Amino acid sequence: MTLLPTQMPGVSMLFLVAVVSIWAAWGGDGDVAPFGVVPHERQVAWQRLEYYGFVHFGLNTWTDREWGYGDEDPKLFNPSAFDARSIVRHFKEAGMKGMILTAKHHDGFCLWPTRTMKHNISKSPWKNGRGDVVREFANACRAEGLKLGIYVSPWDRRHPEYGREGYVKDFHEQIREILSGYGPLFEIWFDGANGGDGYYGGAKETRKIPADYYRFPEVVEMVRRLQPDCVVWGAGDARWGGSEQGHVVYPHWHTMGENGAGNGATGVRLGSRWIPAEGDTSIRPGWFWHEREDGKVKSPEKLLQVWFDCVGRGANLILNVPPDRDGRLRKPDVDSLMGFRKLRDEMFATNVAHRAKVSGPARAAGFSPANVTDDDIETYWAPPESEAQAVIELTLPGRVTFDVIRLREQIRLGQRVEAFVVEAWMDGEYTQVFEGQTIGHQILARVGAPVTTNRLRLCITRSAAVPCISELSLFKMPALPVAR
Ligand code: FUL
Ligand code: CA
Repeated sequence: MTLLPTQMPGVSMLFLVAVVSIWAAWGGDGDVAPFGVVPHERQVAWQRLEYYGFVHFGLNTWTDREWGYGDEDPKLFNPSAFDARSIVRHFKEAGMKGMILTAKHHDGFCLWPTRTMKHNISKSPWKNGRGDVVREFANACRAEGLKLGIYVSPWDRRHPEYGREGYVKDFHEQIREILSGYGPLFEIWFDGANGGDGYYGGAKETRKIPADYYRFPEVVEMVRRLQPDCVVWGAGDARWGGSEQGHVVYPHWHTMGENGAGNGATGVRLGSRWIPAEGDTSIRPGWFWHEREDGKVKSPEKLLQVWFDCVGRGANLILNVPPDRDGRLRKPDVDSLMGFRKLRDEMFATNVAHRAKVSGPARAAGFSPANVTDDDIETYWAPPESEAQAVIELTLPGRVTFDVIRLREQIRLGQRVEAFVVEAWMDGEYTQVFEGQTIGHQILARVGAPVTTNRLRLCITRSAAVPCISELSLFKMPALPVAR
């Protein structure tokens, strides 16, 4: 099937001429040249995790606060039935690939026996002062096959030297202890909050810090040296998705401007730095456990919506599920996690496009359109460089019904696609069922009313360079309870 350029939806001649000249300029006859900035291998591995847990646990769990002031008594920390293995098992059953622990929150209390300051777990009655929560989670994650990440708050409302050089030295040393003492970490999380006021060793005042106070370039250099596979969140390798509701904005770019400049919720179109987004949210209103929020746990349906708005737009989802004072996850949280897993399992169990016959132009044998239905994220379809008609047609195994389309680009070669259209063959003609913009690692597009068809067309209508599409899958939304 060949389409004339003018038959392609939304494509101007001017644009086609531009694309053809870019493609022609490359002139290779096989491999696709990378376009613009591309992800580092550690970012590719990170992107494919998609979903992991967040654990806010510490003195706030006992004081019933979200932000401790820094003068809390370490003796409060005494979880009677803490079992890292059981928490990690829940995360694993929920389908998460890892978890990140708040080893130090803004109150400065360290959940590991740091040598940098006394305000740590060794001053708590738990395990007679010989406990180490970071160690317990590291062991549990290793045993269950999940990845571990650590949150070390840069803002420290306890430290007397905060705002001066003495604190920066201790902060860097804390990071060194974390990076060198607990095995491989997949991510280290540097929160951006710097509220100003705090206890600061009894000074009880407001302290302001200059933008370069924490000397993050030195921190990143240390992370690279000690843990080359660890992604640095908040200082170079991955960014905040711009809301604490977990959602990011579409169209969505994995890239940002120079020095990470730009809006983290959308990213920067064809930006020069690869800094993909992570959407963070809590299963409850707060990050730490509060009894009064036991009845306010997000439902599986609400979490599924977050999934569409986050993972479905190409960001990773970090979902906070806080342990209570016993050191366990509460039943409503666990039930919701499992219900959410069930909805995703139901939706993704059957890809009705799997192994569908696909026809269209390919640049060479290895870049066949059939690569989009082989369930292999590495293989991709790429049209010839001289071919401006980036259109493929899927012949489905029979009449199938779907209402969710999943598309993926081969991000190792950069993010390229800027506009596309999906059309379904209905009543003797092709009808547009979805019009999208970016794709990137992944887009989950909901088409509204279920579509039943035996033929489908994907038209890439705008792409900064030859499109490299690794997957096109079709799913059906799970049956959701009627909203009350
Ligand atoms: C914010 C913090 O201030 C919150 O307490 C929480 O840790 C959240 C994940 O990040 O900036
Ligand atoms: Ca593929």
